[in-house]
Amino acid sequence: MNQTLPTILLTGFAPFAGEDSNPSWEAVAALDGEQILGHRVVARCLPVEFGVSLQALRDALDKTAPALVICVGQAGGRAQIGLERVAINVDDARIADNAGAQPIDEAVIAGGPAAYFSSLPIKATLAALREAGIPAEISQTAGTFVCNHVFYGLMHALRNVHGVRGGFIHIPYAPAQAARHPGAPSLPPAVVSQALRLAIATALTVEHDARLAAGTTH
Ligand code: PCA
Repeated sequence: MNQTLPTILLTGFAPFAGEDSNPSWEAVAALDGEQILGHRVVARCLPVEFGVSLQALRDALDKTAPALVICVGQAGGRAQIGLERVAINVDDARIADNAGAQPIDEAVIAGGPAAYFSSLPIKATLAALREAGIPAEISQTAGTFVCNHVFYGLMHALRNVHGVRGGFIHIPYAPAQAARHPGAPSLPPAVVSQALRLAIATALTVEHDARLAAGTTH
């Protein structure tokens, strides 16, 4: 029965930058196999490596033919769930990735457009998360590291795929990580998982995004 349900592809990332876990994968893995509004969630963990991460995402897209794709990554230091608005065609790494690569001012996709917008209803999702008591914001940049790389590659892969929405959500540290970065804000993985359920439900049910000021500080 499960096999016949349309798929939602959720991705998280492996740990990076000296961390021993990545809350994006914890939150996403907790939803693997869950059914939401007649869809089945498939969770995949992507490596924090330029190039290889995008290949892994493309393989997952090919294998699962999802009806909706949400990629999730850790943004240590941020205090809220960040609904990313835009992916840019730039790799510009402040630190080396997990394979030691540190591209500077390179294109994600040579000859690709400067940017792609998320096709998730980010404003309606913002409203749904706040309504549920989960701190969230619209983020105007996913950075220029592996998360933006994957986000851009996702939107490029979906550019001609009709009816399949995709986007990226950044999340704060988990509490255990924040304990090692004194003063850094955090959200428990269970709260993040609930935020992802709401983001999925909103993307599946809200056709036209809400009109509401971003009200963001980022
Ligand atoms: N966060 C990084 C890459 C992997 C992750 O979880 C980023 O924001 O680019």
